[in-house]
Amino acid sequence: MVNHVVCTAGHVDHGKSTLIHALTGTDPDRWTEEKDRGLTIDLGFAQFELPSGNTVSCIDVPGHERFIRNMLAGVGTVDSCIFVVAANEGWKPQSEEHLRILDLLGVSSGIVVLTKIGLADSELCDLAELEVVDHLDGTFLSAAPIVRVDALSGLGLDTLVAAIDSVLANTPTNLDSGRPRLWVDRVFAAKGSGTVVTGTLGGGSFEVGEELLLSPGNKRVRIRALQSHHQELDEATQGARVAVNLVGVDHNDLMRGSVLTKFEQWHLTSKFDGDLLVLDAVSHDISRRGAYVVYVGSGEYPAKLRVLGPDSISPGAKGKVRIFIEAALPLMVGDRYIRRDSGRGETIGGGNILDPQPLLKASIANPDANIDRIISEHGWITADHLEALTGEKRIPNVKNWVVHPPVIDQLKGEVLQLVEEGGPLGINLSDLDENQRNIVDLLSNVVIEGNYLRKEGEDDLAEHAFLQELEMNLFKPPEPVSVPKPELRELVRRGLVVEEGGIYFSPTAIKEATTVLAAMLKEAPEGVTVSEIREKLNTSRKYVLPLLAYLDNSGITLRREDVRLAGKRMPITD
Ligand SMILES: Nc1nc2c(ncn2[C@@H]2O[C@H](COP(=O)(O)OP(=O)(O)O)[C@@H](O)[C@H]2O)c(=O)[nH]1
Ligand SMILES: [Mg+2]
Repeated sequence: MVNHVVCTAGHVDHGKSTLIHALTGTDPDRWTEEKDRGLTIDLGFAQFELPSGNTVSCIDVPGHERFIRNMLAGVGTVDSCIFVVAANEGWKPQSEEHLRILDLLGVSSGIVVLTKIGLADSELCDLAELEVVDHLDGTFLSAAPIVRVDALSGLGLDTLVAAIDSVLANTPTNLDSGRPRLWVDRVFAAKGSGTVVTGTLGGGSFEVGEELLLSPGNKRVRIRALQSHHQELDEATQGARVAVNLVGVDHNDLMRGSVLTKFEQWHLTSKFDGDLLVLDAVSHDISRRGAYVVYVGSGEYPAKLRVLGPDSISPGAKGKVRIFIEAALPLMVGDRYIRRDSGRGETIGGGNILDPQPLLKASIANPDANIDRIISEHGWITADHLEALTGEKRIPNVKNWVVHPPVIDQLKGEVLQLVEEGGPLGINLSDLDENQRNIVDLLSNVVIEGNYLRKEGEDDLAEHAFLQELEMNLFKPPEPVSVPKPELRELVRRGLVVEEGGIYFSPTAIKEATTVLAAMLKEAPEGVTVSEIREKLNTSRKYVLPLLAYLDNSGITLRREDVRLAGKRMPITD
């Protein structure tokens, strides 16, 4: 069974709250002041079950233009709407404004109710319906069923319930993307259990005991208890109307517009790029100036705006804007926002968030909702961060990064060039920058050996000219003047060259010297002197001293006062 969240919409006094009361048995006007004045000021909540077994959570909104901000707090997360027009009054200013707002918020389904038909004769009803059809033309409600109802007498209610059931059966709910977000629409202190918030849970589930991040403010809170439709739950799922009892926060630290999410799943931002559709009814072009408020989720935020591209956007036209708010919120591509002029009390327009983390300067930014554009502007972005910004899971192409392909190509080119320049040994990986290092695994025809990256099949270190020079002068070895330091180190590391005291020997020299010494010590087991060895090897002290030091260290010879004896590792000869 599916739960749908549905809001009411329509002009003040047209019968929205009465209709919700008739459908659900709950009076959505919660406050004494609302009851006394017969006027909805704030959001009301009620739910009922459809014949299909699916449930509907109703958010009843105020129609009066003074309370439009409360209406906006309730409609940010709905699937569908019940659009109410009184048959005896017809189309009115907030019929129009509510319709525009729902359209801008991307609500795509709904039921139109022509209500109070008990107060209008059938001719008046027909006229009102014609007028409604006219106004809905070209909007998301143009094909919606129109049901005639009198909520006080109950006339038409059964037909309405059937229409709601069938429309909602064809209305998709949001997907469970594993990234829950709860925009808070009510906060109160419940006696004995602390802070309780309510909202519509979007995008995933919450569990009792879970720790959550509260934004704005970056606070850590924990769920003590969860309710939906007055039932205690261990887990609340996507699309549910929930009441969340929180630990770790005073109710004064929360407000309508606060958001609960899991940690590290969202990008918190106070700046975003979006498109902006300016409503036809606006009387002036939208330029850079103005005291504006932006409505996103269930919140209202003072906002600064900068038009991207041309200087202003005309009524009826769509443009692109960068919006700055003071709070840092978990926003993503595709979130909708509404913009109002707080001075004039006028809805200006609204649109889609195209980029919750704009990187380019406003003078050159040209955002769209294309995810590849975001990847290309970042160059490198982790798959997790990309998901936080866009909701899209991409398979990373470099480790845990999603990298703009031309960036990879360029880095590959750079590294290959460095490998080329590095000669037979290639290049030391620690000489590469981090990005270059990250793409090494993507290179073909190269090999990594130890800390070195070189071209495959290019390693001729074993045939290095220096080795041949050493072979030819075993006991008077030449200095490695023309051998680059890293190559020399690698020759030593691989045992192709033996170093002692700054002198480089061929391994053959060590072997030869060992054989010669073994023979000498057989003749003179009491020991041989350095000068005897030097003469035998036909060399000088400069070479024989490091050579003997090496043999001593290797345990082949053993120094005792001024003679060498056989060491533990001296091979036995007969
Ligand atoms: N006769 C009749 N009166 C209605 C109907 N619906 C609402 N009313 C009356 O219209 C007034 C305003 O209704 P209300 O539900 O508060 O309007 P809202 O501002 O749209 O929520 C109340 O006095 C209701 O009793 C209806 O279907 N038939
Ligand atoms: Mg009302």
